[in-house]
Amino acid sequence: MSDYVARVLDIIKARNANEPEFIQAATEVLESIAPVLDAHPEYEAAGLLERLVEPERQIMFRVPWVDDNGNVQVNRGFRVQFNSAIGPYKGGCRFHPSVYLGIMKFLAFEQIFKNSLTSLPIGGAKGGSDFDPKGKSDREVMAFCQSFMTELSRHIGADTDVPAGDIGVGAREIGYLFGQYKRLKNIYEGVLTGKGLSYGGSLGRTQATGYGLIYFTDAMFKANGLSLEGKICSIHGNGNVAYYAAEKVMSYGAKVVTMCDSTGWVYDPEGIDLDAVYEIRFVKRARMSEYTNYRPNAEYHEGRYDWSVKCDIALPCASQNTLVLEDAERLVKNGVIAVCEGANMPTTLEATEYLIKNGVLFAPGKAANAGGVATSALEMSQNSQRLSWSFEEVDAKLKGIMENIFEQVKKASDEYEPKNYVVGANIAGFLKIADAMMAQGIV
Ligand code: NDP
Ligand code: 2IT
Repeated sequence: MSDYVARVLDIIKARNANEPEFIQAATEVLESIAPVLDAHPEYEAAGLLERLVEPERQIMFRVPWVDDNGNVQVNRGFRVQFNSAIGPYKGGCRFHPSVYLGIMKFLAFEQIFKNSLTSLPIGGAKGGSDFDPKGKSDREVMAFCQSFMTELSRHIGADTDVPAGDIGVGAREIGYLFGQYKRLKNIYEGVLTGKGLSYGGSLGRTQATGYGLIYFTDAMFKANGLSLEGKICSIHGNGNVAYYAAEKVMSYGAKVVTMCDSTGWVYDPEGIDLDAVYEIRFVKRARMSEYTNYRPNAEYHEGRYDWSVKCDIALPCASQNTLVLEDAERLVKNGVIAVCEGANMPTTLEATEYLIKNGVLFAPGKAANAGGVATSALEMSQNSQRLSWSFEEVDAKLKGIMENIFEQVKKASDEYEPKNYVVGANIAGFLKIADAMMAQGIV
């Protein structure tokens, strides 16, 4: 590791001591890009890393709302506008009780490099709240979203910062957020992505992260002389990313045998029934424990999925740090070929290292799950043009973008040591940011 990287990592650890997820994300990126920094002493002279790891702006605010019992509730809202070197801030909003500043910062930091890899003009940001939509009525969710947007609207705009969905923020939430923004600002603009099709959304955005993950995985398999056909997949999660990854990988002739939510997991040796998952997750907003009502021969297990079912491809599509070293050991023991991250940072640093050391093809989230934000950028383009493109057009662009991301990642991984796709993604994403930051002076 270069002295410069070590020094900046020390600063990060001292300044953000209570934010382990941010330290984890920053450590992975900084260690990967060390060879580039050694080759470019001008970056150190310009304080590039010190600036890169400090958000341009972080906003924290009170979100008061009234629940169905007439009680006042207060949540905390966030928007971290991390880096605008290559475009307006762009990144999702997460509503989950675990949200705090450290999670927002790790996600916004990852987003900088992911957005750079898409080759589209979007900076890095993330937002959200510790609000838990689970078990809330539609009216409560609307009241929360309206209050959240009342403050957030001061800080965003179609050319400033364009939020979208993430965990706990889907079509319903985006609709309420958009309605309140329009009401407050009296502007009909593409200030959010993931919108409904009747009010400026893009065809293909709902499917994009999951589909993109499989386009990336397919490109990686082909480059390694492999095919998705007939492979067995384990998917962690059953939400937006997990569901559409399952649908797409099945269309390539693979079989998905496990899916889960945060309370339990199902093993369906005959292949997961996606209609059942759709109804449980998106229609009833119920738990995966109901799956056996649809498929009596499947197994339901309460608790955390421990990656114990034998599979060729593991797709962690739920949340951060859900694939730890012991899970990686189980996967390797069972002969896993590839781990492709649909979620952001689902694999711990130790587990990632173990998988790569054991020859597993490892597709890092900031490259493999970039299809969602890339299609969000396509939604922004359509909104600016006041046009909407067909599903086929958007999907073809998404596929092209994912293949291009794989090519960039592969090229950088061939060029730099150690040769793996984590290093490739971090370096390829970093180079464009570094170039733009250098050109724009000390800002
Ligand atoms: P959803 O809210 O649609 O689904 C989240 C899924 O993850 C649910 O199955 C949820 O279960 C599960 N989950 C959440 N936390 C945990 C946990 N700690 N342990 C186990 N399961 C958990 O979110 P998305 O599908 O949109 O997002 C999933 C991941 O993909 C996140 O990491 C997100 O940052 C990332 N991502 C999302 C993109 C998008 O376009 N939506 C784009 C790129 C990345 P439960 O309902 O029980 O909580
Ligand atoms: O993590 C992510 O890339 C997202 N949640 C999607 C962001 C976006 O702006 O579509």
